[in-house]
Amino acid sequence: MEDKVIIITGGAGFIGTNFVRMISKNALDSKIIVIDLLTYAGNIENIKDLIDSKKIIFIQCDISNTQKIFDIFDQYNPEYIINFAAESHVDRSILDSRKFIETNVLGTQTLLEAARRNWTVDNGFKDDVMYLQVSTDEVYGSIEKGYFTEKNPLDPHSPYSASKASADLLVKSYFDTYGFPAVITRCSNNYGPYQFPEKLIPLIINNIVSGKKLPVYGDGKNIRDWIHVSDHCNAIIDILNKSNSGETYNIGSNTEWNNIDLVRLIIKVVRAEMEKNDGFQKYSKFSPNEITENLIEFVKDRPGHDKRYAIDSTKIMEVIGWKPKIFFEKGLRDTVHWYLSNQQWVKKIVSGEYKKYYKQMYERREVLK
Ligand code: NAD
Ligand code: TDX
Repeated sequence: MEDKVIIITGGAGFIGTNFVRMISKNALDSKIIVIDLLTYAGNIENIKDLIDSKKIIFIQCDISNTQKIFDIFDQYNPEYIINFAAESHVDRSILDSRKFIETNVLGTQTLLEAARRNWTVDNGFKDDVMYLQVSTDEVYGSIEKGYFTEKNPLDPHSPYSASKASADLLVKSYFDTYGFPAVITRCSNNYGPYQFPEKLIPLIINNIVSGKKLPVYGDGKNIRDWIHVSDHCNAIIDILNKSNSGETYNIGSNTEWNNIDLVRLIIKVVRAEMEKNDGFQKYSKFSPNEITENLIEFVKDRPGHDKRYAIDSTKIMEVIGWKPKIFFEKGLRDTVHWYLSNQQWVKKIVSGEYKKYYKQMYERREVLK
């Protein structure tokens, strides 16, 4: 990653922020350009210190805006492109899928085309350039037993995962058709700092702090494999440094939790953090002894809710030499601590559009007996 011009899209969102913060420390000789539309999920405050200190260049732009994206590529001639930008929430894709197609599919096509145009030379493509598509394990669909490898066919079920699968196929088509230098990563559920509180872990933490019930979909037995965001970011850096073009890698940590057990664990961790730190209690509507499993409410299930995601990450471990480092219980404690220590960040985010979304998604949702 040394001495490169790197474009990172979606760098003001959850994983993008963690990635930008990580590489701006490590890739000191590189020029880092962040492109982000700043949708409801993008927060310029996350990376403002890096913009102000000129460690990164920030451009507010829609990745599906062909002219603007072509102009940015002409101006900066990037060598690496890492595409995090996406509409990323399954529940929102069920409410309205249009933006998911525009950003996740057309946006990817625009970036691929801009790179193809910029990287083409007489006998193919420039040397030492790479496009990395950040995808998800959800493209494989649900698996009751065993694990998906990179060879499994794609079988997405939500509009979100269908849009991500479409983007993956487009990236693959560019490699197959033009020999375009690209890799795809498919990671499991991320957790850690800066995650928007529409996603399960920060939603539960935030609901406890703000005195709300804790909505668990269906019977709470759906299973996800959780990975700390910094392990995901390290995997991407290792792939950029070591991978051949045309490869796809699963990135997971074999940390399976069903939702109800996970919510019970978060309750315990939040309560313990509050008991340890008087400072946190002033933000909370509940006193520590009120933070119990009685707050859990089973609510009407997500339509098409995938039962279990589980991937086999042998390939990245053997070929690239990456492995996850963060033990889940420790990572979760640090994440809870981060949210309780950054209540101003949370309060700002949940004050606007999120209120409307929460009302629409949860307030009239059937409570299951
Ligand atoms: P996020 O929703 O937190 O952030 C997405 C970012 O993209 C935001 O900053 C948003 O402003 C920006 N964006 C949205 N539409 C845009 C557009 N048209 N043009 C430019 N920028 C736009 O998402 P996240 O959780 O950080 O996920 C990042 C990527 O990782 C996504 O591609 C997602 O599919 C993938 N992924 C996420 C997870 C997870 O658990 N969160 C797991 C695997 C893969
Ligand atoms: O209020 C809730 N109650 C609940 O029971 C929410 C928000 C979620 N859930 C359940 C649904 C899932 O089984 O928790 C599980 C996790 O849900 P999300 O946080 O919405 O994540 P998921 O749908 O698994 O998708 C995530 O992982 C893969 C990311 O949002 C995607 O961007 C990523 O690709």
